[in-house]
Amino acid sequence: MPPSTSLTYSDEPFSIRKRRYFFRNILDIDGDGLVRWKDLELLLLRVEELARKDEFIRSKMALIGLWHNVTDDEISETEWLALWNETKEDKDEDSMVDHLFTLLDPSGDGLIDESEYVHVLTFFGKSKQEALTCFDNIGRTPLGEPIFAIDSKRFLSLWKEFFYSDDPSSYGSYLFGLIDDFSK
Ligand SMILES: [Ca+2]
Ligand SMILES: [Ca+2]
Repeated sequence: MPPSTSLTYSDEPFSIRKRRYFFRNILDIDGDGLVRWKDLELLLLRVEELARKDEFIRSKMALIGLWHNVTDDEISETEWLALWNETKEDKDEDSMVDHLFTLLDPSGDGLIDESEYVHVLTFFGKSKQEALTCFDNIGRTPLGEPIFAIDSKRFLSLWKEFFYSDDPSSYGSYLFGLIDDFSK
């Protein structure tokens, strides 16, 4: 059997595996193994193309503040995983998720629709097809009925499922792409 780095992860709880995935595929945009403010700026630049200006700047400033609460410098993957053990679910997290939602909803109608979602996910190197598959899963009520767009309340519950649930079949697992694609 060939050695595989994925074996290292298979024994981990699914929630921790997703946190690693998020670090590698979403946060560390330039792929140097560390998350710096520079990485997040790259994302903001991308979203800025579409965003409504006032709300975008407000959310950007709030995220800069939250970033400096966490670190003055950079975050390694190990530090990132440890961070989750320290903070658990708290107000800072809810507030950050709220600002992220604003950034992902450039039209400002309070809903993330399929095209807004696909636009952002493809920025992280995901194919349009993968993004559409994921939206097909996250674009649902908790009971599984399809919805055409996601409001901030639903987004927060998908976020919590992504970071805290160990159930691979939960809709939130699809929030940032297909987790099996753990290549990066
Ligand atoms: Ca980086
Ligand atoms: Ca929208």
